[in-house]
Amino acid sequence: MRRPLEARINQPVTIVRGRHPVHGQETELAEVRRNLLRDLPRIDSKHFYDDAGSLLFEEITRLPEYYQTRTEEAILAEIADQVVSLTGARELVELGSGAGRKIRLLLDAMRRRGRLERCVLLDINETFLTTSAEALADDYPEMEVRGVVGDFLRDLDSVGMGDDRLFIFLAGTIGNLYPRQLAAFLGSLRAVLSANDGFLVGLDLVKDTGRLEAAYNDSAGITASFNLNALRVLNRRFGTDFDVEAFEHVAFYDRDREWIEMRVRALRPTSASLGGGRELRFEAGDEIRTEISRKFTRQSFAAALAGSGLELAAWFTDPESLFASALVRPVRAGASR
Ligand code: SAH
Ligand code: AVI
Repeated sequence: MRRPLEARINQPVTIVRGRHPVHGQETELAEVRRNLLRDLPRIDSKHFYDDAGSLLFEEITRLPEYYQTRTEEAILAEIADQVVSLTGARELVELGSGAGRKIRLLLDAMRRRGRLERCVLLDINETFLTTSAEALADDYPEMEVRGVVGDFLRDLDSVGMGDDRLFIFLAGTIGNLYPRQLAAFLGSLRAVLSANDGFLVGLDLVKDTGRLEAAYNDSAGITASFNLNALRVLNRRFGTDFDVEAFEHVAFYDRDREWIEMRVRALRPTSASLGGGRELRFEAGDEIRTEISRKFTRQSFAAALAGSGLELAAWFTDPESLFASALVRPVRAGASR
């Protein structure tokens, strides 16, 4: 139920932009070209999320094969009060907030403790960001709501400083970062966290290959549409001319690297102009990597944190150990590593 407008007058939603323009600038075009010219061409997974892609992701979250969303929701429902009391959070900051539904489980817990002051959402998709920020402002009129349209790899400084904050990064999105991006992300996160801030991160866990591959090869073909949408996004944003119909969806689990890899594979010879006179040619079977989705164990996640100035404070999982919520905190000054 939407609350009357008066309830919101004291707490307007503020939407700001990160310092780095999110789309269509020369530097981003250069990055897109560079990635497409690698030996194994690559598209960064941030390019999935135009409005159509974000809606497709929402459909994915409801698929029977995609256990991640409902499992994380169940964990959060179970642990929200405990996490809020462990961190004493007054402010929630969600990175990659999307439709902004799971955050409510934590906001409700903060409200129950009478400590709900502020919420900041950061996402690259402006439409989803604005809509979810407004819906939260309607439903939690006692808190201030800010939205940052930005890239969580570049714009964490736009969230600003504070304390008693709980940062959340849900869905397993941290697994979409390449190892170097992950290390850089953890470094920039540490730089904006105060000593008494916490970070709750959702991690999809290593499990049998069949279950993992089914989650990325759903029988309704929604993941395939989501994957191929990246080509449409590049065509629209960067003036490439991929023939989307000439590609098919591929997703497989790489057991050595412990990640799902999504690719698009040419069904027949095809080419795409990259602008500046450059042309990419594909033979049938040639592929572009569009996403990695890393699966963690408690050990591999703790290893990823090593040297970042952050440490694992608590680990919560579901009865089948499909997914985990890890509570991370800055290493205390003077504490031994
Ligand atoms: N938190 C939601 C959505 C997860 S989907 C959930 O738990 O269901 C991943 C979200 O991250 C999308 O909303 C997408 O727009 C956003 N995203 C992807 N790459 C991003 C980037 N580099 N910077 C900021 N947001 C990004
Ligand atoms: C957002 N992210 C955690 C999803 C994942 O599972 O890696 C994106 C996705 N890709 C295919 N299906 C869903």
